Amino acid sequence: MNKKDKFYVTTPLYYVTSEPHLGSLYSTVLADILARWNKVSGKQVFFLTGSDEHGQKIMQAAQKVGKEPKEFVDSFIESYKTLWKKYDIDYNKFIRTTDDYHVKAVQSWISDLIKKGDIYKSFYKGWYCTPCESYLTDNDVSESRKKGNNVPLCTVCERETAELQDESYFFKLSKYQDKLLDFYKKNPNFVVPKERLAEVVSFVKSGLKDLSISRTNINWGVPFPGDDKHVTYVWADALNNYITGIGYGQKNKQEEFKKWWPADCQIMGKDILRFHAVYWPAFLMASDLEPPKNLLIHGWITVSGKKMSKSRSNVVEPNELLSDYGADSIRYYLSRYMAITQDSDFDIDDLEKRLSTDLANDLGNLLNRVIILAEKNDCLNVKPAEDWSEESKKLQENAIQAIQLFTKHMNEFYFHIALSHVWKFINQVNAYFHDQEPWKQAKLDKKQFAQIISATCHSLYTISVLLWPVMPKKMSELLGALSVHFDSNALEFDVFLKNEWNNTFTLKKIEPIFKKYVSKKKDSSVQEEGKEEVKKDEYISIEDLAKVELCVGTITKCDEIEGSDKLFKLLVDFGPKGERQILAGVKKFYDAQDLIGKQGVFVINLKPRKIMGIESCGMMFVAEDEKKTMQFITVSGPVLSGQKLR
Ligand code: ME8
Repeated sequence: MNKKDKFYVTTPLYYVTSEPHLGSLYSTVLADILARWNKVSGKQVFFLTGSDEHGQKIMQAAQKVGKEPKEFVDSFIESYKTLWKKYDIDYNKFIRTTDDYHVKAVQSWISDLIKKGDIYKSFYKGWYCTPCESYLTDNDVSESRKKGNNVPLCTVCERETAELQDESYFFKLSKYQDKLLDFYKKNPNFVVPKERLAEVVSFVKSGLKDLSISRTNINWGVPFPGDDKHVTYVWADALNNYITGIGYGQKNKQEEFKKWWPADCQIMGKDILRFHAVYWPAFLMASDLEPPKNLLIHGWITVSGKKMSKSRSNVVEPNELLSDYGADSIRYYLSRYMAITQDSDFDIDDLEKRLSTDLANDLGNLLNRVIILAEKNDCLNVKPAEDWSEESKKLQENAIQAIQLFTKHMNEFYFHIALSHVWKFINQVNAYFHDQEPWKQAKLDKKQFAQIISATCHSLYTISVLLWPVMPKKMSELLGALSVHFDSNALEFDVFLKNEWNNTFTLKKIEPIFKKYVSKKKDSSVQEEGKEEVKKDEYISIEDLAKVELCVGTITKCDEIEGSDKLFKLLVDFGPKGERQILAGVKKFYDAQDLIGKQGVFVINLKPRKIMGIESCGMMFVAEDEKKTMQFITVSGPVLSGQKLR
């Protein structure tokens, strides 16, 4: 890896109308994880975040509490910065759109485009959504009218819009329609997940109108250069932060700007896709600058199925979560279980279960067991083995595979899949440790015992380096227990990739690094197993069948469920589709060990449901034999995990 490679990552600039909530934390945590991961993998990194402080929405919020807008926004900045610090968000710069250098750079950007003829003065008449600071297109309005609304509703937040008539400056967006379409065609991975690009393409194809970029009815914004009556439209001001934050428009910072632009990944929620995938590249094209390389567009964090937002008053307070769970656990839960590809419900019961299972049981216990056993058998100084056993060599191969898959998925921004591969490896290490029975070897063969401890320590080292971007404090503690001093900037990533297992470790006893949670809530609304539905004697069409997504999955973990004599909790690997937790009522017929590593047939698009308060995201197929024993349905030879049934 070339140390000169750079990585520039950004978050949206949040409207500072109130304290930060879990939604803003989510985007910011993802950006921090990416920044740290790219440092670990040998790149120079710049991470920009900040606050969006102009516009009508802020002005109205300030008026409501009787404050001047600047005084109002100032009052929130510290709470953002403090929260980011508490969550170990290691940004390089916090930009505020009221910063002087930004205001001047936006003004000179406008002046340049006026000279070029890409900005002109005219008159705007149309509908405007203040909460989103967004103009409605003719299409948006006609869609809304179809639903019988007199006053059209905003397509994003579904609130009433207001009619606007104003003299305005316009950006010649229409001029960039073909250029944008050409750009999307040549860069099909511009938007991640790439499925979200389709809606952008169809919006642009439906015809772009020029964009109003100034307002006369408000005075809280960047003064429009050369026309005192106007202030700059908040998005034309705010989007430019991504370039002004790294030196654009500042004479002494041109080298810096050239070094970092274009951005490698700009992270945001799907609400602001259009602004970033249409207006933003067009603005850049007008200034002869390259568009960003990737936009990472994630789904919503929801609460009981509803988007979490300040206006719905259903926000989860990140400060409260800190005291109960700690920053690293929340960082882990957000990046692993709030998959970027979909909306995800934030549920405390689920959070506690995942933290107990994944962190305390799978990872924390492994570390504790190794240390206790090594201490008991006077083996705290761990050396590489002279001769690795076949099983250890296999584990070493598994580690290499985990590193490669983690790297691939992190570089594609699929955090949840990357993490599922680390957990697959953690389960392999646990299975290795269990099968090798080091507690017996300690009495029979000291050399063999030392070899098992060394293989496990090397594996823990791999795991903690991979997880460091997600849980920097906890993984530093874990590395500390191995006596490894970790510096993300100094790691030789090429060496790490080879995973040669030639390290020495000194094990140190530490307090358990992860906590277990006992569920406070018992879900009484669900029964353990539903009765079989009576099948209707009807044919179904091939389209009906196609609705059911049937896949082959590999069972990587099988746990008992306290209080259930029927159910197993399976962790099933579906390859590129990630891992899922699926409950299966086969406990009476199989030992947990019999299922691990086996392949089965699963429905994966079944609506997730809770059984005994535990979520099941799919269903395993089984059939009863003549002895009334359940046989699970498998495949006659190995198949790649995640293969669809046809
Ligand atoms: O839109 N789930 O600011 P904003 C996931 N100032 N992410 C969420 C979320 C949720 N429930 N709620 C918010 C703005 N977010 C503009 C941006 S950029 C030049 C200007 C995150 O404070 C998500 O990233 O409304 C979303 O896009 C962003 O916060 C919106 O933040």
